[in-house]
Amino acid sequence: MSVSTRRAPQAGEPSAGPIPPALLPVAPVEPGSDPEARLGLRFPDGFSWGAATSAYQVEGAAAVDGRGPSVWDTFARTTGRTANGDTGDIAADHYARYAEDLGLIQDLGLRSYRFSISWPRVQPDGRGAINQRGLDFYRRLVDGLLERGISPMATLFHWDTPQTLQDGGGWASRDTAYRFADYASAVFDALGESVPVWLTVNEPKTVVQNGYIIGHHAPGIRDEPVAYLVAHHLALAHGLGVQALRATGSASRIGGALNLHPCYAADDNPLTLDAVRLYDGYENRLYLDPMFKGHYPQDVLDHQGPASPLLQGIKDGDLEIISQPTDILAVQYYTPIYVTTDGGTVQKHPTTEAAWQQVYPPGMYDILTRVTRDYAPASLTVTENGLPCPDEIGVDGSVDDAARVSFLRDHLAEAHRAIGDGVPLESYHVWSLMDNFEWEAGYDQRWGLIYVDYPTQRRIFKRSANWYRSVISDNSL
Ligand code: IFM
Repeated sequence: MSVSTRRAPQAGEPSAGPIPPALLPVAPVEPGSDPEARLGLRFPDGFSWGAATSAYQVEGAAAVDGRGPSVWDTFARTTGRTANGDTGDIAADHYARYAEDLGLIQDLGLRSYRFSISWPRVQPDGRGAINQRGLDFYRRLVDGLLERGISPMATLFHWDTPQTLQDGGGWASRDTAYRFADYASAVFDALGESVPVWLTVNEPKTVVQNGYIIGHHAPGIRDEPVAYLVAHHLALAHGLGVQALRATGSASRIGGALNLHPCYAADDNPLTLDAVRLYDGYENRLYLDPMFKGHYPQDVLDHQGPASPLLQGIKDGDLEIISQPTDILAVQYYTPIYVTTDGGTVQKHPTTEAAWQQVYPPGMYDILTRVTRDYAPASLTVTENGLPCPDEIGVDGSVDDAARVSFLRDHLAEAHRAIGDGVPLESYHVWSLMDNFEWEAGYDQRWGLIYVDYPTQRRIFKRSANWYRSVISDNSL
């Protein structure tokens, strides 16, 4: 059976199963019910409420202050790759408007803001000279957060590989992991102590599946065997990044950021359990096991075969580097996966505008309790959770995204249940702070708490932002 039948549908990918009409009502908003009705769930004192963005999705300023090109600049500018030919050239213009955005973050009452650092802004060629003007932007952003009492959480790599490195082989080349370590060291030297939580590589699985198997993300490659070598090099980059932070003697914490999908059997056939197990191997254990257990899952290795690029690419000592202790695991939960006996998938819940996303809040509980039980991370944060909604400005100037309110409320209730059952969850971040460039879907999908009117770049708090502000202030749902 081919591995590709076991992939989860990812951002923008048509699902393998029957696709229900987009945007069925997001459970459980019953007609007449109030998505803001309080559930009386108090979070632990000190729980940190946040929201997240990433550099290419919000910053714009693609050619400003010495930034070099990334694979996403190249990909998005290639005809037919993104909806409407959209690019991140301007995005939400956050590079120029960061001061205004800091004010919005403060108004929202966030305790934590997760953003990513653009590698090609800091090191335009992906190796060698550091671009001080690029680093200065992040210094200003971090200082602005700290002045407002907001904790910065920075991701080092959120998919914007410098194009020059891609020209030399990208993540299929082992050298890219070492270039990442150099870049990480430069960032830690400049900002290390000011950022209490660092995340290494964002969603390596999405790079593997979307970037190197399906090819509808940058760099747009379709080479499944090589994709799993890419997975190894991204894991190696994670480990080298952890080493680089430790080498500075910094007291800051660090960990990886994984999008995890609970995998369930689609039917009662006992044979389906084997299919679920392997699917889970490719979706979750391929990324968790090397980080936490120092080995790759044997079923996945067997499935790849001894001559595979993955097996051939693992060198002595790699797994020790990858599995060195981390301080925190960042979990990103969006959707469950239902696996059939033949290793395919079906959908069982309403989907959102992102056809790959089924709305299933208990999956949040299941994935948080599962990683706690199987991997015992020192601490956990949810760094992404959210959905796209067809948000529009109403006649009164407001944006009523009731579906987002109920989605977030129900997922947070499941996170609260997980905390009650012993999960060491210290913070939660909505994806996303504001509408932004949603990769191959361009600006067609709006994921933000804050509406961005792209022609004017005006920001408007959606209903969900006002609701989230009150949840944060009460520390309860
Ligand atoms: O927008 C993305 C983000 O960059 C990574 N995680 C999933 C989000 C929604 O598709």
